Amino acid sequence: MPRREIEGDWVMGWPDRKRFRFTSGKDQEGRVIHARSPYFELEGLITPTDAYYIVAQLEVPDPVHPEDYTFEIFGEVEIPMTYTLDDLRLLPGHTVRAVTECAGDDTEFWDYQDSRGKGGNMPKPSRRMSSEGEDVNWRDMVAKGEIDLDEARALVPSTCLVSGGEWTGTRLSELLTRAGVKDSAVAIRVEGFDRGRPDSSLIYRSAGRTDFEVVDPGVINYDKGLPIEKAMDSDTILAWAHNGEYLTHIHGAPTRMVVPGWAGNWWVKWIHKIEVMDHMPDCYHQTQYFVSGKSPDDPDKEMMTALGVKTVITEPRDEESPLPKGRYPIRGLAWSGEGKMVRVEVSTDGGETWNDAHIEDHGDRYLWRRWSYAWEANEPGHYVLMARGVDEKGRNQPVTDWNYQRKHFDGIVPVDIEIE
Ligand SMILES: Nc1nc2c(c(=O)[nH]1)N[C@H]1C(S)=C(S)[C@@H](COP(=O)(O)O)O[C@H]1N2
Ligand SMILES: [Mo]
Repeated sequence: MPRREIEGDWVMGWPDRKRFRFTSGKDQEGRVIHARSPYFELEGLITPTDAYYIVAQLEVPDPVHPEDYTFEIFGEVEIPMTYTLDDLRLLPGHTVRAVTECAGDDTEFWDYQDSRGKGGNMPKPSRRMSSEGEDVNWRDMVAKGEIDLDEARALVPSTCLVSGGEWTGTRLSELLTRAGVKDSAVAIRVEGFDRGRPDSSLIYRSAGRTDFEVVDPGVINYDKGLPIEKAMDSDTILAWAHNGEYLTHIHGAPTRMVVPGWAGNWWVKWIHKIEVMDHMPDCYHQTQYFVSGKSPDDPDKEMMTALGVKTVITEPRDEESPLPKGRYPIRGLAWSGEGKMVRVEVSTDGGETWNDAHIEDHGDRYLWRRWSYAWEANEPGHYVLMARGVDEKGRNQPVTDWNYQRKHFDGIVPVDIEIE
């Protein structure tokens, strides 16, 4: 058996293992505006900051000097307040470790699953980094007519938009209580200082169709109307640190919201305003985008909030097939939008029989858990590996219904391995 190519990088002057590959989209000035996380190539639970996925819906704003930064809390409160970063750091801190997952992560798998269900043969979308050619700005290329939406999807898939992080900041409940939040409060409208005109190609791309109208709100600030109950949750924070360092600009510095369990689009970056409201605001990224529904004209569309229940097999991967007979770890990650994962099961026969995997324990409800299973692959043949999970609320994967924007995919994705 040839030796696996695991060496190749230099670390601190020493020859070392190959490090992860990070693929990013850049703007005209060469600044990163989009990135997929190589979480398949990583170990542990915290994704290094320079391997964290990146998504921005509008234009990425210019950085604000931390000493010039203020944000305000106003609206349905007794005392409107303005804070600097130093003011914030004087308040009691709170650290949460949590998974950030873009609502559109793995969106391609909705169609794949559908195709398989109907006996079709759509090729399996890839959850790994492509070897080259991903350093592009697909939105720009679509806008210029250089590629169409299908080509954009092939060039930069919507997979690997998930990471695990450690976030430090102040509880939003602390800030709201200090401002004297009134009983009339229903939601907080959290606004970023990034501005832009929403790009309809994002909605068309995720829906996989262009035969409907998308509202054009003109130039807006990114904002979300977070229900007051979630805002008061003791793990919802306004963070200024990430993975042991000050928050970086592309991840929302000076402060961003961390909403454990809820999809990435709730984690508003570059916050400059928090307006306490007595009704739910009409935010574009909550009434036009990131809504559930059977079709664009479904009258029962609702904003999407908590993530479903998800397991991903990170090892082995389809690309490693065929493998010689032997013992292999089947490993992966599991997370839920409503708290701790309590069980993961693995099947090596396409879902006929299931076995409990070992799940690593830790105290962080909203952080993914690693799980593993020792596979005795003694007989040649074709094996279909699957994993499924259950969370502390008893929710069984998958929980998310098909929706026309194909968000929050949490289905069971098989891995095909040939044993020789
Ligand atoms: N102000 C602002 N916050 C934002 C966005 C944005 O466009 N503007 N994008 C959201 C989306 S869709 C996601 S998935 C996460 C991504 O966070 P990250 O880039 O730090 O991983 O940020 C969210 N917060
Ligand atoms: Mo997202």
